[in-house]
Amino acid sequence: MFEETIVAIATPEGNGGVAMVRLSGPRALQIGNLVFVPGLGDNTKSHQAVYGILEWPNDVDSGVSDNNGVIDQVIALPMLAPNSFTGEDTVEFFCHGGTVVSRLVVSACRLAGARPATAGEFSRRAFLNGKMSLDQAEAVADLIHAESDLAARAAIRQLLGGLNSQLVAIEKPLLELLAHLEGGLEFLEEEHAGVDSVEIARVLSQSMGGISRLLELAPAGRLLRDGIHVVLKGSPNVGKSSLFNELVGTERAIVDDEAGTTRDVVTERVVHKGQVYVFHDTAGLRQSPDRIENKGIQRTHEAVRQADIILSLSAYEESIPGSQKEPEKSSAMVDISVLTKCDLSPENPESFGINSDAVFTSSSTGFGVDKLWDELEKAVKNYELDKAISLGVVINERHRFKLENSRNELSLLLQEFSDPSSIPGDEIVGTLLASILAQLGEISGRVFSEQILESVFSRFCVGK
Ligand SMILES: Nc1nc2c(ncn2[C@@H]2O[C@H](COP(=O)(O)OP(=O)(O)OP(=O)(O)O)[C@@H](O)[C@H]2O)c(=O)[nH]1
Ligand SMILES: [Mg+2]
Repeated sequence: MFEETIVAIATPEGNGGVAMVRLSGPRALQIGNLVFVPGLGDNTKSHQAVYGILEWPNDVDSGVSDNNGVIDQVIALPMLAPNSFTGEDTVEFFCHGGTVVSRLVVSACRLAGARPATAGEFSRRAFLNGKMSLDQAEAVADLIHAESDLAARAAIRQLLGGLNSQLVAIEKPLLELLAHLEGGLEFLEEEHAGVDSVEIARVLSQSMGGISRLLELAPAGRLLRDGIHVVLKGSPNVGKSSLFNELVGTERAIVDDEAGTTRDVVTERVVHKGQVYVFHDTAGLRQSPDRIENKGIQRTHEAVRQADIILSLSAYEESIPGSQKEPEKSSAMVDISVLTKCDLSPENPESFGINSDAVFTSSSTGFGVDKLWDELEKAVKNYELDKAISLGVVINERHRFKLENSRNELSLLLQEFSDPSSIPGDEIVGTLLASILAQLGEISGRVFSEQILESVFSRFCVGK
């Protein structure tokens, strides 16, 4: 399908035992034979590794005269179309790692006729050659970028077809309905071509239910990909930075007894029991004449608006936890009251919290930090991560946008069926259905444009 043969390093840059250079396209074997001695064999066997020497192709003035043009000792692994990642003839060279050798291998392949691959080009070819759907290609990127065990588990399941099978289940009855309507239009003049309106409404609402169930998993998808954002807020000096440091396990934020120490939002990512938490320490909330401090406080409000979980801190001396809570516009599902500096209390720690929902903590002694983690874990449970992981459904922004559009269009169409006098004719239903299916089809790539491919694959790295 593609004329050009592409090459790129598929492993990360830097020192390592082994690096892999991938060559893919119609001339992969030919180019492989030009740079690899003793060659890949006359009847190259697919998936059979060959040991040999990688060298500059003949008759090329490479500027390298030592070792007779030898670059490295390598293992070459030819994979013949269609049984490769891209679906094309592919040769993978496993050479020594480091920053130099793998680049020389790429240069040799280029001199022999390959061109450098662009970002995501191998995956793009895999998609266009029917090796995987668009959501599966996105799962490859998610898997590579996974920061936690849970994110990796979800991504591999999506790669194995999790989301795709859900999409097929939603689309199939709609596609069948469309085929009936279109077929009927050609042969029948009567209304609804033998598919009665009750049946049409049933199919539409069934698909809408399926889409809604996927959309319910969108917050879980965001959490798996990006982590859960936890914002610590409260008055100056209540101990936000101290508790933040306890939670992230390093002295990341400056702590001082002067009120107004933290000015900017300080962010740190932590993996705890397989889940990524993104903690944000913020400037203390107060009326301040200081221009720069006020800029910091604006940032606190911004962070609070975007939080998944808010930790509302007040210090033990300030008595009732939460009494300082200001009404904030936030999308946070959970707001946990935290009482800090409890080591200053004359009370026995055992009696803390008996009549309160707040979590009692001390950053000086570490008291209550485990309990706070328990509360955070409980909050994460609201997001149905287990369900998203077991189904292999990691909804990203692109999917969410398409799912919401198609649900809205389906809902409008369904409304027309609620009143027998307003039921539209087959032709209109067919046109609207086709538009809904086009939206849905863009998620799996059943329907795609150059623009969609560009937006998906440009986010990939070179070599993937
Ligand atoms: N005794 C005691 N002191 C604490 C505790 N947590 C913080 N402090 C002290 O309280 C003071 C303020 O702590 P920070 O963590 O900087 O407070 P903050 O809320 O980040 O303050 P700003 O950044 O100014 O808003 C420092 O002197 C800390 O050592 C605690 O649990 N117990
Ligand atoms: Mg601070």
